[in-house]
Amino acid sequence: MICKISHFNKKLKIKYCTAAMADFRNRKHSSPFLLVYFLLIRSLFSTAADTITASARIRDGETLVSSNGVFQLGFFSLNNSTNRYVGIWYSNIPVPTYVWVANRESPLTGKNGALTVMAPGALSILNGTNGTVWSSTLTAPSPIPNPIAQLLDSGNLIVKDVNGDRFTWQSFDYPCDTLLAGIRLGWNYVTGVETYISSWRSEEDPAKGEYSSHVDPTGYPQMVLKKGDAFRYRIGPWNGLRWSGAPDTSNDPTYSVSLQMTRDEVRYTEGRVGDSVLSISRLDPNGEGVRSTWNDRTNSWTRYTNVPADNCDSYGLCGPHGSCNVGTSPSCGCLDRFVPRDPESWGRTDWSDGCLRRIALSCNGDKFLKYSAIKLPDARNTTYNVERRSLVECQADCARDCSCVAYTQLNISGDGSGCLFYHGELIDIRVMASAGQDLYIRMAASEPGGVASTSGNGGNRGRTRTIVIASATSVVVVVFVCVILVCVYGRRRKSDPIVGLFSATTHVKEAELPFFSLPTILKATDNFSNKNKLGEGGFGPVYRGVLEDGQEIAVKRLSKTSRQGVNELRNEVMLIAKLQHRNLVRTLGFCAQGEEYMLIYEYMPNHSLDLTLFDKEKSRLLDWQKRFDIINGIAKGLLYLHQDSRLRIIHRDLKASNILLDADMIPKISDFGLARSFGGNQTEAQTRRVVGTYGYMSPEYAIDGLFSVKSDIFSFGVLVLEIVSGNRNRGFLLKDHNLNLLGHAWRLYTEDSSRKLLDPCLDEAFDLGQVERAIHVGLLCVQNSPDDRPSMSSVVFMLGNDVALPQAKQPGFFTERDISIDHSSSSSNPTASYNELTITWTQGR
Ligand SMILES: *[C@@H]1O[C@H](CO)[C@@H](O)[C@H](O)[C@H]1NC(C)=O
Ligand SMILES: *[C@@H]1O[C@H](CO)[C@@H](O)[C@H](O)[C@H]1NC(C)=O
Ligand SMILES: *[C@@H]1O[C@H](CO)[C@@H](O)[C@H](O)[C@H]1NC(C)=O
Ligand SMILES: *[C@@H]1O[C@H](CO)[C@@H](O)[C@H](O)[C@H]1NC(C)=O
Ligand SMILES: *[C@@H]1O[C@H](CO)[C@@H](O)[C@H](O)[C@H]1NC(C)=O
Ligand SMILES: *[C@@H]1O[C@H](CO)[C@@H](O)[C@H](O)[C@H]1NC(C)=O
Ligand SMILES: CC(=O)N[C@H]1CO[C@H](CO)[C@@H](O)[C@@H]1O
Repeated sequence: MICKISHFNKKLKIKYCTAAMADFRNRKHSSPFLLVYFLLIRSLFSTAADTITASARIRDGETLVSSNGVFQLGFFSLNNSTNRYVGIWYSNIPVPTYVWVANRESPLTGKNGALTVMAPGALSILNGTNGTVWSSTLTAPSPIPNPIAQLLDSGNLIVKDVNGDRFTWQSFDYPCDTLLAGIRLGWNYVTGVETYISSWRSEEDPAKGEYSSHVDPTGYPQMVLKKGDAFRYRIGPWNGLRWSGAPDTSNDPTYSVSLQMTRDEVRYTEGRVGDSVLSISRLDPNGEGVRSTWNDRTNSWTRYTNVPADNCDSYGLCGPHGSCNVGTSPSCGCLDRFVPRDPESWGRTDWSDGCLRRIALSCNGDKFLKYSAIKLPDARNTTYNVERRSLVECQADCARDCSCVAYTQLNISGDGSGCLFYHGELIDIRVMASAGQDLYIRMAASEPGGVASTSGNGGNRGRTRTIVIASATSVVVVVFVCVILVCVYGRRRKSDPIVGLFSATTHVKEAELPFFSLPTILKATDNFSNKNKLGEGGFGPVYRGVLEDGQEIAVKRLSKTSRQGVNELRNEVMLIAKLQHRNLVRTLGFCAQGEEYMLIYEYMPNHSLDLTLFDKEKSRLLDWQKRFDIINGIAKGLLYLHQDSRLRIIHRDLKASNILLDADMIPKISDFGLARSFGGNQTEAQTRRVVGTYGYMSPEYAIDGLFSVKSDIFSFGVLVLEIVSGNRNRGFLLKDHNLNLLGHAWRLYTEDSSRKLLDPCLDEAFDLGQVERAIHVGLLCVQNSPDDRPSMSSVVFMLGNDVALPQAKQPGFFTERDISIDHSSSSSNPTASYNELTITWTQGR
């Protein structure tokens, strides 16, 4: 065994044992003496080297470790292949995660390779006969005589002169599929070299695949994901804070993004605040951009965003001047004041031709119409002006130039400054649920003024929205608020949003979901006997049943109120059934007989969360660890609905009675995806109703009927505070104030005594840090403004990692409403959960 100790800079820097060390790892069980010897050597040289000198080489089996111990460089194989690669991975986690591969296109074929640094400063991988299979390019203008290679704490492998800091090369300039904090994507205009991310060909082959991710500086810089040379997904132009189409991460305490633009380069970087968390952004071989963080508790990577997330993320889906909205059907529409270029193909849901202005431009007295809450269109055909200019000045500049078809604020940070001017066609616009921007589009002088619809799909004008609260059991029907809004929509929709979206894009085979015959169900539920009734959910009664083979099931009889056709309904049910996640109730099958529809679910022995949580006796069984696990489980289920399922389901009625518990107390969300097709009584063909539950509804939803993922997040926040405190939000009363649970939690939080919110029935066995974190996250979710609320991915991240959290702002709906409500539901009544007040939002046309 040879151990080398090299000196340089008069400091003992390199301590590593060649060859033998690795062999020992493989053979260490062969002799106890060798094992002891190995451990002795390892303790002597406990600091693994992070550097290779010119005289040394790293052989297959040896590794370098960065001085913070986070990254490791060495040789590896993927699966059973004999191909060997040199790469960098995380050294302290059990899941192999390769963040960089040197010879991705030219693997070694055996285990006799070596990595060396040679003058004048190149890093090379040699094979068994000293042939060079890969070599770094020389980027330094002049050679350096004594190069060394060093693996830095950031995961960057650099080649530099032994006596200086001058780099000749760094791996961060040649990233593979992973964007680590500190990698600078973009262009060096001086050398013409681009730094970009490219996917692996497959999980077993790190060679360059067909997907890549770039900062495209054409026009104004935007981030794009390409398949080959074609745009697949465009995150949008930089707006001073972020890419225009990216979620607002300014309130994500752990994540920062920045763009530097100079005459010589344009560079985008992502940063992590705090070292405690491992985090990567990766472009996977299927072309999905995935951001994940390492979770020590589960010993796995938690995905918490992925793009493209839905249909509307497909580049240019709706053609020029089209606008995509996942919430409408069909998802493509023309921008307000635009009409399909070819109505016939548009009718066939072929949107590629896009739309035209209703009234052509004349460049004479044209005006501008504001379109809000959108992702800015493709910025390749733009010009810009970075001076401090107001919107009014931008408009004047755009009006003077007949080729300018639209303008917007270039930089929306601070008071805003600069202008971005669009030329040519406006393409790849989508409606954003939050963090959208405004675009001012040029209109002919004769076009009537007003405000542009943001729905993107047009509609009639003069729509009235009425909100009605109806109690499912009591006769009390309170007219809650009547809000009369003048909304401008374009043409009428043909069918319900989600159905159209799916039927346009998905062909569902019937055989995929088991069909149960009505006699089977009748037998299982004893003719829907009352003793088998579990309760009355939002969409109809639920019965327990036992199949002939003894399997227990739950049967939901959907109210016969949907206005959709049978086939559409069936399609939709099957799509919902395809959503599968550990924290969603699994659909076992369905049953259709005439107009009657039934969904068959797995049976949950521990029933709904409210029955345990709000019961004085049973709630003792929910210790803190169980509660925290339930919160985390719900968060993951909801994250899946919001982003991972690719259908972007907004639940709209998240509440304790919709969380079911299995035998191991694992929470499962139920009733997801039903709101759109079974949203209550639909007798009038043209009435759209949205269902929610008082106490869980966000202000913008209850008052304006505006729903988005952020309204679900509000409900989730309420649920978190309920789980921590063991109290319902609705009907929560304390003698000394008239705050509801949210208000009470907020008050305790501002007094720095959040822990008093914790359910007093819990014993001392809890982790106070976790309790406070859960309350803090809950309060962030119920903030009054939807934009302030974190996304579900941030929530999962903040719950799972010990990171600093932003200050919570005042919650919405934090006092008990001064309207009379039926408080008859009590926690000891087992059917209480089904008697909750339900608010129905009616949209007349
Ligand atoms: C290796 O093979 C297994 C089993 O076929 C597969 O699940 C895994 O994704 C493959 N790839 C890697 C990189 O382990
Ligand atoms: C790898 O090889 C082992 C043994 O030869 C075999 O059992 C296993 O299925 C192989 N895995 C893959 C992913 O090929
Ligand atoms: C490769 O080069 C190393 C170092 O120069 C030398 O010791 C070794 O013998 C060479 N191997 C072959 C096969 O030439
Ligand atoms: C080593 O690489 C050289 C040059 O790439 C090649 O000619 C030679 O065949 C390789 N030797 C082995 C053993 O693969
Ligand atoms: C950009 O817009 C101009 C002005 O309308 C048009 O002539 C040109 O073809 C467009 N260029 C591209 C690349 O779309
Ligand atoms: C639906 O509402 C109408 C009036 O709005 C009512 O007459 C009808 O009975 C309701 N149907 C159901 C199934 O609740
Ligand atoms: C808290 C609670 O009710 N737990 C029950 C969940 O279901 C299992 C299996 O039916 C029971 O053993 C638990 O007591």
